[in-house]
Amino acid sequence: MMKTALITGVTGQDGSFLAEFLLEKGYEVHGTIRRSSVDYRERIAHLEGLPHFHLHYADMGDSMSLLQVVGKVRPDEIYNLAAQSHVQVSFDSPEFTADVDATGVLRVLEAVRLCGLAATCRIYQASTSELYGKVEEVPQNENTPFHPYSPYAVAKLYGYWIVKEYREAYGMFCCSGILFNHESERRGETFVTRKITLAAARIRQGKQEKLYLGNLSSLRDWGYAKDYVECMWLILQNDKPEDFVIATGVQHSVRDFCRLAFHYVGIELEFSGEGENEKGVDKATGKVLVEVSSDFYRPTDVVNLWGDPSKAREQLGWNPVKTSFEQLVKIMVDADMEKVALERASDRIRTNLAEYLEKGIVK
Ligand code: NAP
Ligand code: G4F
Repeated sequence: MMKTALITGVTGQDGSFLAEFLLEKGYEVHGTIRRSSVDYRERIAHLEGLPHFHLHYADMGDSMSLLQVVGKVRPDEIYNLAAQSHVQVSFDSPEFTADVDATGVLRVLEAVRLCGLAATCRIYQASTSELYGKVEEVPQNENTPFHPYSPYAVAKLYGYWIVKEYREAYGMFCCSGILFNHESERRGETFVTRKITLAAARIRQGKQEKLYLGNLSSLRDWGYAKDYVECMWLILQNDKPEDFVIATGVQHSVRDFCRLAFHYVGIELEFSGEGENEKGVDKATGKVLVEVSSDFYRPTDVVNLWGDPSKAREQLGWNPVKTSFEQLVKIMVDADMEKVALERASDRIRTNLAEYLEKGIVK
């Protein structure tokens, strides 16, 4: 029998990779999308129209829409990935973030219960290493105490606890994956890794002068999103509902990421100075390419995330280092070099066409 999965947030980075993964496994895949004035569904455009891929309108802030979609699809598995996922934005929109990332999780759990699926439907909750926040130990594992350090993290902590509560109160198979940062060529352009790879590509191809960043010393455990969606699935195939830390076990700074990304486009950066005065200089030309701007500082910043994926490796058989840090940066840089090259080509075509129209060469 073909299994049915429902993915909230299918248009996101993880949602798009997970949809591909589940379709390959032979699932009937349903995803939720939000109404928007522009149709921006770039990450799943290649899946639309496939016979086993279906889209439904639902919003995490709207119980009725969630009830309708859960009742209609009656999924065997739900992957609750939808969220306001940007930590810095959560300081500007804390109430919206709480509604979507905290109460939204409750809405999904209740929809499952109210549709009579509590005994049959397995639920994955997209939890986060941001729960460790102002970290109390390094590296972090499933037993490390939480100390959330942003409105986003506080909202996600509610999601984590309500999932545990429904597991214990109603015996539901619902689990949290405590995922450390995972990136890809599909990462949103305002997260630090993608901001860096895109800027490196643009600077290399003469489309941008400089890159402005915030805290260069922040440390992260960065993995490849495509590897991490496999783990979401493995968590739901486990015998018992349990929570798992998903990480690579390797840590780097924002500065390290920057240095490597620029290296892959052929620019060797040297950093000097401290705090807001730190600069990244092109060794070959002496030009300042990276500067620090306080605009990208957060009121409270999480600066030391480093995960211990032993439990996932031992109990789920998951390989945390399938894609190395170096491979991840290379994948992202190569994709952005190609994207920028295509943008330049299309700019050239537009300019030529405008000139030909003006001169009457084409009509
Ligand atoms: P993402 O690219 O920002 O995708 C978020 C998804 O949620 C998008 O599909 C978005 O839809 C949807 N969404 C946002 N608000 C919504 C609402 N009110 N109703 C319905 N859908 C809504 O995030 P991601 O990187 O794929 O992350 C997936 C999940 O994992 C998130 O819950 C995130 O918090 C969590 N997480 C991510 C990481 C990471 O490093 N990537 C680590 C730990 C946990 P639109 O396309 O319409 O905006
Ligand atoms: O790339 P970031 O914005 O990711 P952050 O805050 O770690 O959050 C991501 O990972 C979480 C898992 O730990 C997810 F739960 C969450 O949904 C999201 O996917 O920032 C990473 C670090 C921060 O310390 C930030 O202060 O990079 C620092 N940083 C330095 N300059 C910057 C910048 N971050 C951004 N976004 N932009 C900068 O210019």
